[in-house]
Amino acid sequence: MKKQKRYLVTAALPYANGGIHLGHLAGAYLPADIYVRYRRQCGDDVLFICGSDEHGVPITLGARKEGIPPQQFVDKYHELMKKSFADFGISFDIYSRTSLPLHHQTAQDFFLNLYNKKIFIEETTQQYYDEQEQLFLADRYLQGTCPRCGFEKAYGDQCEQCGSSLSPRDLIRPISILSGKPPVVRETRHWYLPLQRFEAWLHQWILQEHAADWKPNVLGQCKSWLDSGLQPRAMTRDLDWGVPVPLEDAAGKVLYVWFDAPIGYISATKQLRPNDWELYWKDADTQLIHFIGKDNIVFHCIIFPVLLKAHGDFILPAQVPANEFLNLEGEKLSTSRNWAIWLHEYLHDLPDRKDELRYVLTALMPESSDSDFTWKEYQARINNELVAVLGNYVNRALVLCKKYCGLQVPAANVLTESDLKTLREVQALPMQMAAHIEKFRFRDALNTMMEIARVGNRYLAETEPWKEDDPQRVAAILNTALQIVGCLAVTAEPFLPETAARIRSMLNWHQPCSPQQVKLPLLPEAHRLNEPFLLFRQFEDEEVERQRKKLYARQNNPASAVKTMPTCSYEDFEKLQLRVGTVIAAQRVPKAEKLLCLTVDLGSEKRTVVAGIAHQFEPDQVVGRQVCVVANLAPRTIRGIESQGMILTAEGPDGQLSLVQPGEPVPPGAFIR
Ligand code: B3M
Ligand code: ZN
Repeated sequence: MKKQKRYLVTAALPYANGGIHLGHLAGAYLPADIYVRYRRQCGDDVLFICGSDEHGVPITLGARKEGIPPQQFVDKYHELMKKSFADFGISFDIYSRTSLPLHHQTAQDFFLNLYNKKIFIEETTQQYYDEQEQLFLADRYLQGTCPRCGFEKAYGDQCEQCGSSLSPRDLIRPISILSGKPPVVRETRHWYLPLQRFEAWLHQWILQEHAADWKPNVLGQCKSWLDSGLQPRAMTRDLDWGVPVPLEDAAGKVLYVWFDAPIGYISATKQLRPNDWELYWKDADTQLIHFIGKDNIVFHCIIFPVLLKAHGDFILPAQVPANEFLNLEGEKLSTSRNWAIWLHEYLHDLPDRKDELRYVLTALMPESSDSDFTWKEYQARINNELVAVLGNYVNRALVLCKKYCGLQVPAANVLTESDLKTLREVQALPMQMAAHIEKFRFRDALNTMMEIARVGNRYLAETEPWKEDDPQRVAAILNTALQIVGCLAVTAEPFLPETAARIRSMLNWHQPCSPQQVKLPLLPEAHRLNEPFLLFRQFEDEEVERQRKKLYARQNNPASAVKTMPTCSYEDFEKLQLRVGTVIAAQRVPKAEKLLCLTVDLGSEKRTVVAGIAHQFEPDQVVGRQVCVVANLAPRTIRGIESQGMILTAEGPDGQLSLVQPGEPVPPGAFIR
């Protein structure tokens, strides 16, 4: 028996400040899931680790913006992300989180271990501080004029105009992005990791030892970091949210989020396997593999390995198969502009199309350069590949078999040379697919799986069993066709787990089998089959339109953003006077496409209200209708007209407005409570 191999596979811990979108999936979670499913098929010992990254400045600020404590903030997003992953079927062995006490303890122990080894350099420096927000400003939160090119909106770490990398003190006339005010300079003491001392070792380990087996995009980034020289990097921060620095004189300081987050992989493993986690982190027979997006390369290939190396007890990553970015309809994904497809929304709209999404994202996986997701392409891949090639083949083979031979595997007594040639051709493909997966070439692997279905379709077109007179030949052809279906059930499993299970249920075949173990014939003669059914449905033009409209409509529209609003106190709510009014006159506002000027009867008085609804309602469509009015809103002059209140509308996901009105007619002026 071959020795079982051991793998620890991690996928980047997403920040608990939003949802999971398709870019995240294509970048890290889907390739990791395909890889892990493949390893499990092979019978390898594999743990698949992930969880929420709950520390760092963006979390602190997000919580502040929503007006809730950070713990409550991360609780909410942790649950959302955990559920999206589970609903989609990403097969983590654990989805943990970094606010757990076990993680705090693990990260603190790690820090102390390095501290006691005197790895860190303690240094007091001058840093920018935002007095209004009361925090030291991370480089990204400073903006000012670039000293090299004069661009006025350069960041504290980089000028996006000329590309120079900067440090905050380089900026001319810096301001804090948080308050818009100039920051002050304050002294602060931190513990620095002297990365430069590890340069020679990193050179050797990455650029020599892994020159042949790491992906070129990963090696390229590492080389450029190493070529430009490494600097000491602070491993602590002045913040009140995070893992407290476990030293006497360090009140108000926490570990840098990029110190504690990768250690989150270790804590999660401990949580999952309290008794033998060390086997996965300290035994040289374990392969540690980090799946990440390209923006995390430096942390996983340089900083975390330096920490592991400095500690000394841990293994180093064997592979960091980072992907590039997935764009959306030709534009960069942007969560702040809500230019993204959120997984929880996808699952809500298209709950029975999980494998379709896995398929399309794998086919478009940004393995070596950025790629682009469009709904048109999504449709084309489903209709032309899943329906027309894979679904069609499996269905034809099974329906033909049922029709000519009944629901059982027919006898293959008279195989011709061409049947055998087809079987040999198919037989070679699962191995090729496995080789691609092991090299993290998921697009090629997927293509190889689809090639099996293509060979099958060609075989049926050539042999035309429906024209064959000899029942022995018909049986032999359909036996061959069914063996190809069996081969698909095995090879589809890492990419399309639900589809693979459905093929297996039609085949009534449940024996575990890895791609390497595929040895045709897989299905014995006379084996009973189940009724065939269709695997995939067409994705129609209207559905493409609906999704595209939704995407464009909610861009910049906070209503559908994943973000929620800060809590509103009862006192604040009480300040609003909401009343029912009846529209008694309406006219368009000249030269303003969207505006209607309404006269609203509030019983005791009439109000003029300017409303942005003209793109959807003609004046005579609103006259006579009852509406909800914010009656005590401060008057505003819009296009020279004083608007004395606001009417309420509800907005659908596609941007369609509808007027909010009482369920029954009520006297104008009635209070809404
Ligand atoms: N949370 C960054 C990100 O979500 C960070 C990854 C941590 S992996 C240890 O892109
Ligand atoms: Zn510049």
